[in-house]
Amino acid sequence: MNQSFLSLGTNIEPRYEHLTNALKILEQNEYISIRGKSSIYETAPVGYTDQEDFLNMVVEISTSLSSFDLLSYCQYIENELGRVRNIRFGPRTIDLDILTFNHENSTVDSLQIPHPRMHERAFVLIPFAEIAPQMMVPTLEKSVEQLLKELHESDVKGVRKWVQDKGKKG
Ligand code: PH2
Ligand code: MG
Ligand code: MG
Repeated sequence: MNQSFLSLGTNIEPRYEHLTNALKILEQNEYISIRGKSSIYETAPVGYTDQEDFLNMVVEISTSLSSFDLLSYCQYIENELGRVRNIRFGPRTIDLDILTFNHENSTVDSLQIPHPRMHERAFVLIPFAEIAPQMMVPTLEKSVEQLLKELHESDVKGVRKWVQDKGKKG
């Protein structure tokens, strides 16, 4: 069985629904089990900043799929939820990224593991550290907690725990 951590992100309403739908479709795959879920965080956009805030979370899964089959399934979920790719780093209904896969290191163009930008992203490291602080990240050879400590205060500031407004959907 393989262990993998995935990052989920969405910044097009209804954001909460997109997250829960993505988790539902993940669980529908008989070769994937969700083992852990972080809280949901509301995060300021990074990279391309002229867009809405995201909801982000990290989940731990166990899977008998290969990393490439897992990637295909993540892309299938993105397509199911109507993701349209136009602006790089731009708005999206759902983005599912493989952060780690066992302790493997893949540098194939279509699949880079560990995720090449995860160590600089508070919206990944904060939820990741919530569920697996001691996880060693291959190639960086540091734990998630250590990577988080190395981030600047200004990066961390844009990430807050999200509290669902029960009064309205989204
Ligand atoms: N994803 C990006 C680019 N920028 N910013 C936040 N806050 N959250 C994201 O998930 C995100 C982003 C590209 O995948
Ligand atoms: Mg991404
Ligand atoms: Mg992606």
